[in-house]
Amino acid sequence: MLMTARSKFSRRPLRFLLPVVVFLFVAFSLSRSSRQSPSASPFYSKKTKSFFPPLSSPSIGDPNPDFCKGFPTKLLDDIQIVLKTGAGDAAKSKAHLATVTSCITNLIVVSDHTEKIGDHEVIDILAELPSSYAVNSSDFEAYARNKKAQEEGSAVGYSREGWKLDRFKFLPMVDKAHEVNPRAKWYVFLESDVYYFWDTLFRLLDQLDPNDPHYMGSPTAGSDGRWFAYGGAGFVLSQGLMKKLIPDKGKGGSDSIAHRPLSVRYEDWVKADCCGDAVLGYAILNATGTKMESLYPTFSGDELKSLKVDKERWCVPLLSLHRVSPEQMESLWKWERTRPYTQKTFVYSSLLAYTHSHLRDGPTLEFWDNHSEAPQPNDRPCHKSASSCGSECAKDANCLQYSYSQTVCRFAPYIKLGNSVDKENGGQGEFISGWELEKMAKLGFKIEEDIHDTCEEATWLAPQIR
Ligand SMILES: *[C@@H]1O[C@H](CO)[C@@H](O)[C@H](O)[C@H]1NC(C)=O
Ligand SMILES: *[C@@H]1O[C@H](CO)[C@@H](O)[C@H](O)[C@H]1NC(C)=O
Ligand SMILES: CC(=O)N[C@H]1CO[C@H](CO)[C@@H](O)[C@@H]1O
Repeated sequence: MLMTARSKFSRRPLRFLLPVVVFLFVAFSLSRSSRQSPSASPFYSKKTKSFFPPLSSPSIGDPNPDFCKGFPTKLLDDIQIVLKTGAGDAAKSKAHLATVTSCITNLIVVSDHTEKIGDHEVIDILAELPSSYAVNSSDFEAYARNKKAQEEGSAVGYSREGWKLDRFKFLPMVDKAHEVNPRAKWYVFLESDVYYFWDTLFRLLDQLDPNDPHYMGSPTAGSDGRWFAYGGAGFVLSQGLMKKLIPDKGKGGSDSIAHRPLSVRYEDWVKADCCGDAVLGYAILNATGTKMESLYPTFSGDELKSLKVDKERWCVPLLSLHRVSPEQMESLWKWERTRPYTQKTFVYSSLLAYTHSHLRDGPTLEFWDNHSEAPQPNDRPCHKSASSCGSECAKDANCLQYSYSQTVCRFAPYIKLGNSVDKENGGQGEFISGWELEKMAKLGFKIEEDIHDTCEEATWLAPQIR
């Protein structure tokens, strides 16, 4: 029997193979279509209401304008915001509390020491940890050292050690947010160098059901194929997730493991890992089975100078920025609040009016690195001079900006801000970046009296489960 089957197969392989191929093809297409529905594209459009538009009549010249005017304080009953900082970040915290978080009346501020900044009682979140954290942990020793220094009145400027301590804050911070406000529908976490566009956050949350378990942010690959939300982009947990992560006492008795603080349940993981945002992601997966929802680039984690704007991102809502210096925090906040009034969603291209306002004065900047990455082939004439680099970029349909330095011409199919280069190191005279105003205008960036928002309708990202 076996022999005949085998020989039949070897004589007429197609008869056997064809049905298998057809079956596989059908199965493959079915699985593809079911995986892609309901939305084949990661983007969708949705009319959302504005919760915190720019000031409708900014009083120009008023030395103390109320930038919080119109802030939807009522929403804060349901949305608990938590700012994490450290003693080494005093200037950043001060700037943050004076700008982005200045309208948050019930803000929780956690750090590695207690302090009073304005009306805020900064919580020493490391004081909540069991004493076992201090055992055999050279990283944690910095905490005791700093405490001693602070008691003796010395200034604490210990950013490297502060960074090592940072990972210990995440779990007790989540425990604390839940303890302070167990009924919040959303828990929103950010850091002292993270800028948040509140209007975008409120529009996003308004579309979601807080009873579902949500763990949202910008994805970073962790160990063993797991993903976590990058702390530098800020992240959001829903009430539905919190209920699974920190179950009510009463059900199952308060002695069960699930009722111990996260910082106790996952102490060994925190000690062994480099990063607190990673361990929080692993703890959420372990305790609730919930994977993170990626909303990159809405949660961006990028810096102002390297934020990429292109055709695909033109209308994508922008929620967060990372590594914003205290000076940028202040200037961006003022700009955001006093830009021309609009009820439109803040999207990637909206930021160009802030980052690229210099284009009013002309399409190029000298001694400027524009972060164009693609050097052109050596034989192209564009390497002759900055102006030939610019005119070749204009002819190339995909080139939105170019840079020319030391006889190398680079093109980029996106718009970035970049940064200045110092004249000494700029080398051999020229270091020029230029932008393609005509093509930018076609995308919607028009320089008139004001640089207006021209994205008609935001394209929201459907979250991708990682
Ligand atoms: C601390 O480390 C030492 C040396 O590695 C070890 O002998 C000791 O058991 C450790 N103590 C605890 C409580 O882990
Ligand atoms: C959670 O982690 C613990 C400790 O590593 C492990 O024993 C347990 O199986 C994990 N649970 C789940 C559901 O992954
Ligand atoms: C002139 C200029 O700014 N050129 C720079 C553009 O960006 C790339 C990538 O960062 C640099 O290598 C160029 O020097």
